[in-house]
Amino acid sequence: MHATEIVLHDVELPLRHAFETSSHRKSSLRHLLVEMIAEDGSVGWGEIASPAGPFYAPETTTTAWQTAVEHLIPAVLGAQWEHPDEIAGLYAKVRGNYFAKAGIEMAAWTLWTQAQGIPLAAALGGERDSVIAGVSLGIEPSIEALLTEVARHVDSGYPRVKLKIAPGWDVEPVRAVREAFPDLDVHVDANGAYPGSTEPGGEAAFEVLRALDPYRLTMIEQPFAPKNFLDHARLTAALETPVCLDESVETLDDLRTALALKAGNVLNIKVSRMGGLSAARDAHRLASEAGWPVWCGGMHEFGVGRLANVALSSLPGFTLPSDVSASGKYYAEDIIDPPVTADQGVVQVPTAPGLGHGVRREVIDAHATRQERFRA
Ligand code: OSB
Ligand code: MG
Repeated sequence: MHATEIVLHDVELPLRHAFETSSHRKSSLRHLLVEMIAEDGSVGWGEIASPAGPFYAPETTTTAWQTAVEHLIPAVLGAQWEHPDEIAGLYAKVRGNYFAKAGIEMAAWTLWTQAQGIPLAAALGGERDSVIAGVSLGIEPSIEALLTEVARHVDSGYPRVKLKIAPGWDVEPVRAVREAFPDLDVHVDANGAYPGSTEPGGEAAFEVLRALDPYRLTMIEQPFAPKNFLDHARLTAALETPVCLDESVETLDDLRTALALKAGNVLNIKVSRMGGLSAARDAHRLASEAGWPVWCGGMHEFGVGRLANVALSSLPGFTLPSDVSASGKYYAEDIIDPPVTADQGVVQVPTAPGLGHGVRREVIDAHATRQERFRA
């Protein structure tokens, strides 16, 4: 098949609850939706879930738009392909820019699975009919506010809570949450905020991370900068608590490096960070073969990217809860119909072909700040 037209939609949705990480605070999010139209008029949707600023990864919403328009869309429009695994090869010369690539490739996957009449999950090798969701909670203004947020999500049945940490907001909130919820599955995510051993404060940071070890955390995610594999290896060797990589692993080669160096023992796989579903599926295979449990991370996706995450999470190696909480945790109104829902933290994997839920064009149009159509 081939794409005859691609429409890019720049869409901003208000967040229900402002989200703060070690780098920034947000009360609404802008993602790019990719509408890929095939020769027979059928439509596949993808989502470029890049954060607005270059703090999680080097990309921004603006650079993702530009890369898509100048490099990825021209490579894909009109090109013949039989399977979505071939899409990445069409723009193999473009380095990095994984979020932009992921959104384009996702649109091809949804187009292709619809045409085949199979659910996206099955096409990826998914085996579960439901997946377990955990929630990711941002840095809150106070410990009390954090405990309120944790309680709210535990009460809605989510079995795992991830807390964002940063230097100065680490041992205290973890101790408070552990005291209030002695048996809860809790993990922390630093988004690379701790200095490594070559930086000022690196040794003190190492001791702070070591001080988290007694709290029975399920994992400490990405304490150090993305390319600092060696300090991740040092911490992995020093702690009982598993160390999980997120930002460090953008490619299968990064993963091979991490495995060889034992720079962790758990992998967060994000479709966006790895440039698409094919790479995410392959990373899952490689990590599982090496004995690393994996889970699917999120980027506060709108419904399209969220459904792709749900499909990916149904693969057998995704043995830990994924960041695929219900649409309603993030957005009052999602762009899919029905929205993703969770019942006691359990999300059903769609059984209809493609993404498995409808896309609400009127909601996209109502929230779009820019829409542009490209033809072969
Ligand atoms: O590191 O997982 C992360 C959001 C923005 C940037 C980085 C991260 C996150 C999340 C979101 O934790 C999790 C979700 O989508 O539920
Ligand atoms: Mg993370």
